[in-house]
Amino acid sequence: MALDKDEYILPMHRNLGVFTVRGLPLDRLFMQLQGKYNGFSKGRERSFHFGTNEYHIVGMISHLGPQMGIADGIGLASLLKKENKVTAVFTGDGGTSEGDFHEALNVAAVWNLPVIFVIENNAYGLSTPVNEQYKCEDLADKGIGYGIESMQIDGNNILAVYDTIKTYAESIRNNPRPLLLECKTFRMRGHEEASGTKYVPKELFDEWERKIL
Ligand SMILES: Cc1ncc(C[n+]2csc(CCOP(=O)(O)OP(=O)(O)O)c2C)c(N)n1
Repeated sequence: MALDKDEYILPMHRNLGVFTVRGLPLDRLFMQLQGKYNGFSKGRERSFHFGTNEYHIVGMISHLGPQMGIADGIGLASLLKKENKVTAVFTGDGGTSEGDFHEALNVAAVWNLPVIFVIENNAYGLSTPVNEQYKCEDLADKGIGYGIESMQIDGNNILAVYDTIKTYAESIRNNPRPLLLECKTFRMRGHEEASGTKYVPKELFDEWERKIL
């Protein structure tokens, strides 16, 4: 919502709201979800591995990580064409351990690419807790090593997320550079319905339940 509708966004498996916020017609979206020919990928895909150029959405790639390099490419094209546009790309905390994350952030830093890297840090990469995923205190700290601006915000505070993206997007359009934005959140369900949540201590659920209420 905080970006212009012709700015590219690269969502992941937890960001299906992007499709509705971008105004995709719901009948066509439902046809997509049901794998019908009149969806967006002519029945070849269903839920979130599809994109639509018309709505400036790049579909999720199953292998975690590569979407960040693609965001760099879109950012570079925008820079070369002097379009003054921002690209936003999502990754989960688990995806930050992929080599693609490091490569994409590094090249975005040295080429001043107008890309907002959003880390949706929901405390677990599938069943791997974040303390087994990275050694630094916060994922936002990684921005220091790449020499790019970074910050951590409350990902459950919709206004904080909106304001941060809106403010930075405006600034980046005029002064192209990347931003690493860590949004702290939690998932109250399993990675997917089948895997359950047995690996999550009950206290964590209690803690996050209190934050949500
Ligand atoms: C390169 C790669 N390795 C493993 C997987 C299998 N996989 C799919 S989602 C996922 C967990 C991702 O964790 P995170 O990005 O934190 O998102 P979460 O689903 O936990 O919210 C894994 C390991 C994959 N898709 N790609």
